[in-house]
Amino acid sequence: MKRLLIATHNPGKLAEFRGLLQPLGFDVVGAEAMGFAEPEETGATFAQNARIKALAAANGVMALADDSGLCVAALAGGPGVLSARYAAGDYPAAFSRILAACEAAADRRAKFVCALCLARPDGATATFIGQAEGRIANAPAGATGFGYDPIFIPEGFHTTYAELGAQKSTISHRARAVAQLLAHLR
Ligand code: ITT
Repeated sequence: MKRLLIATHNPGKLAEFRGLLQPLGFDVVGAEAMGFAEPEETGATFAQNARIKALAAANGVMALADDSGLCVAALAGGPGVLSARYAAGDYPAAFSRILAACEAAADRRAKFVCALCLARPDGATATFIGQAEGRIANAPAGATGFGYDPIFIPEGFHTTYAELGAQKSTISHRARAVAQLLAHLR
């Protein structure tokens, strides 16, 4: 088994990485289990923040970091890299603000972006970006997943990420970035 340290403190992301990578023979270990501190995310882009997190964790091991977020057209692409900070732990309140902005703008377009950065023990990095276009639901729905899943409907679907369960990982922004990572590793 190839051991891969995932430099995330987000249990929802870690669960998705396990689902995506363990069947392919990776022993997926979370940053929390390894006792890593969370670096400050000072980058202006998903790719920059993913690189900061990956390099902070790759001390003599190979580490994979994920920086991701929801970009809403009615919020001029926000909250984007600030997605975790925009919710500040209160997702229902963040959903209300996003729904109100979409209604005011009569524009429900949104996309999820995931930047993955693989850092090798020598500090070499490779970055992969996956995106999923979609729209903001009229109201939150569904109970699976994490974060903004209850308000995002991916293109081609009528249900939110949070209603898709395991199917999310067949089409998600994260799954698309992981597909590129796997092609790189092969
Ligand atoms: P780490 O930095 O430790 O990985 P984090 O949650 O702080 O954890 P980010 O800085 O990348 O990670 O913030 C991403 C936020 O975007 C995350 O907290 C969610 O609010 C949201 N997000 C990202 N991917 C998501 C997904 O698949 N479903 C729902 N929300 C997601």
